[in-house]
Amino acid sequence: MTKAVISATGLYTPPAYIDNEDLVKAFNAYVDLHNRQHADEIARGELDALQPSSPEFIEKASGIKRRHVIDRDGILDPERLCPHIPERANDEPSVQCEMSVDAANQALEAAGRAASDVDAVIVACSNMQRPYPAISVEVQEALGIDGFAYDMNVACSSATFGLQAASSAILSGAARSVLVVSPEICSGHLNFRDRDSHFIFGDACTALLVESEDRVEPGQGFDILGTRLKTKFSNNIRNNFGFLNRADEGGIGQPDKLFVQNGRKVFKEVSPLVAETIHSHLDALSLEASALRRMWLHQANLNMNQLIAKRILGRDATTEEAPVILDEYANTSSAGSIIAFHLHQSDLTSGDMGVICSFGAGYSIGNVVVKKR
Ligand code: CO8
Repeated sequence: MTKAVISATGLYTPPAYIDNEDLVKAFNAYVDLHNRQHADEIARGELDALQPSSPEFIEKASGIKRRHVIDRDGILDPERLCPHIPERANDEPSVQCEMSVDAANQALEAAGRAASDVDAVIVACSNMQRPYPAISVEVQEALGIDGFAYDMNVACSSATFGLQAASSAILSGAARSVLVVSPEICSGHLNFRDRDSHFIFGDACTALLVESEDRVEPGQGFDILGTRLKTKFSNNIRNNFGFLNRADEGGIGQPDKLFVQNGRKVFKEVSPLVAETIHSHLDALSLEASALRRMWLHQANLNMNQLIAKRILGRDATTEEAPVILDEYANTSSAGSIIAFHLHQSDLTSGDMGVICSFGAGYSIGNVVVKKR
């Protein structure tokens, strides 16, 4: 039976970025404005005054220093605190399609492939800018791929679940070459008025080219040794935005229609679940954790990643073993572990093994164990 191989990767990074200082300045200006406008209610004890944010807290609690975003100005306008991304006409490419095509072309070029070599496109990410036609079919059309395409969403685990789907398509013979693209515009659904989470997310798009081993040169890419998916229901990361909102009078515009989470509980509950899932997956593959040269972990929180890496290895991991891209990109949802993989793999040599692991809303965990060819 053939193997599935990750033959190349691509990364689109929006040129604009916001550092913690600028983000906090805009947020605190909003807080001042809000507290001044509601001074009487606050004085009468009818409303709590909003508390300011701080760059020191953000870096210490999360490891994040800045985040790349599609639109900086809208987010930094204290009276708006929301990106400005105008809707495109139907005959223009969507924003997610544009990001996807950029990242996908990088992956195709890195692998030395043309679009005509690809059979399928999976767009796997947390939020699609429309329900249909699928963004993936738009990407397929823009690249000129003859085959099939579909969108899928498993929040932060979308890309690893997408890798599993691509790998299965190749092992079953349904496709010989699949693009898995994750155009994450997290800033579109982040509540920049919420002090607890306004700093968490950034925007980026990753692409992975997954091919049947007979198509890939020896020494190129990574064999997929195995995939392991795990889900367990939790309300601790939630977004109630959906197509029924307009049927409810209170609907659109409510804070729970954006990203909400109980970050402390997520940290506490997800960390052990991830370590257990990786350990049991390695057991099933008859591998020891010490065989892993690298762990490309989901990038949500630095302290969380260090704890998970320690639980896996039984000791602190070095940044070479568990690279961090959070400082530059923040949490880019499903793109995070793939950005780490894209940026931190060129030093590996034939036979080196590693795990790409995502975790997030659902809860959902996706593991992909790979070996450098
Ligand atoms: N500035 C200053 N102080 C603050 C701030 C701030 N910005 N925010 C909170 N504080 C205060 C709090 O009020 C609290 O004060 P007190 O002690 O008086 O109550 C104190 O600081 C400590 O607050 P926390 O307990 O909340 O701080 P933590 O150390 O727990 O850090 C984190 C908060 C960073 C959120 C942390 O808990 C964390 O990262 N947890 C993991 C979260 C996680 O992994 N989430 C995954 C979600 S991603 C996902 O699944 C994808 C969803 C789809 C993406 C959609 C895109 C929008």
